[in-house]
Amino acid sequence: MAHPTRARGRSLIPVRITAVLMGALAAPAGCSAEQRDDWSRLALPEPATEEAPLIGDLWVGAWIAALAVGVLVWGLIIWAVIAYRRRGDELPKQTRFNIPIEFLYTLAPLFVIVPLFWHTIDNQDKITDIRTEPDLTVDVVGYQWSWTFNYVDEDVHEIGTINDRPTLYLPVGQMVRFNLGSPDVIHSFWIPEFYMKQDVFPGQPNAYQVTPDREGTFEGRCAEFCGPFHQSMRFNVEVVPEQEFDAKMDALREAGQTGLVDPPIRGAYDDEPLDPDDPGGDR
Ligand SMILES: [Cu+2]
Repeated sequence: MAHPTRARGRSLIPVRITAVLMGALAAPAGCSAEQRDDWSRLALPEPATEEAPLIGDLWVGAWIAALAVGVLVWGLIIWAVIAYRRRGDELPKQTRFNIPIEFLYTLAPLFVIVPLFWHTIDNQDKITDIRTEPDLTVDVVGYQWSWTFNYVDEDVHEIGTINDRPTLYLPVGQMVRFNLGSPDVIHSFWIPEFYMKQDVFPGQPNAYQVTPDREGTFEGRCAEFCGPFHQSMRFNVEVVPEQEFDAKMDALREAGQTGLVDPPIRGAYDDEPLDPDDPGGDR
């Protein structure tokens, strides 16, 4: 015990670290019910499709697994710091390798990666399964800098421009198939409350199906950085009762927006916003 004071001071450090970690974990306890729901979903928005739990559970499960690994690693670090702290000036035994420990280092990551990989593939197969006949089909065209929605069964469409944000109407409780295509660069079709997000490729059709199960107004967006006005590629999503959906389709028909369209291929700078200082596409 050459330096008893220093040794006692050092042993307090792990206690302080533990206290800080416990404080961070305890903080959410003082929140409203809504905030607690956000915490239970680990920052995901309230889901709006039947299929969303496939992605939500994977998200939360992966974080729980990460936390379990973290607690184990932090515990081992703290234990090693305390158990093998410096006790004198004598040099500890010098070890060059330890076969069992090195074997463990190689095996342990497999126990983490294999379940994560398996659950990801399993859920991905279910999420991208489009063998079920959908109730309606929407051909989605993403282009610089907006979206066009073709309601295939209704034979009507809505074209969005950078200055005129389009609205996607969907009937609640009906399975919709999105066929995704792009005439220019890669975009990504994303409605955060649906959780699912899929890239929109030129020359390579993509598709997925979801069943919106909650009425509401959501905001969709492009989730692939596709050029200088990428952030303008936002669109409205209205999940409505079937009668309201039918009325909207009739309104598009009456407005002359019949047939299915492929928007023209646009150059990156051809269709600039009316106000270049506010390329938000909110007008
Ligand atoms: Cu885009």
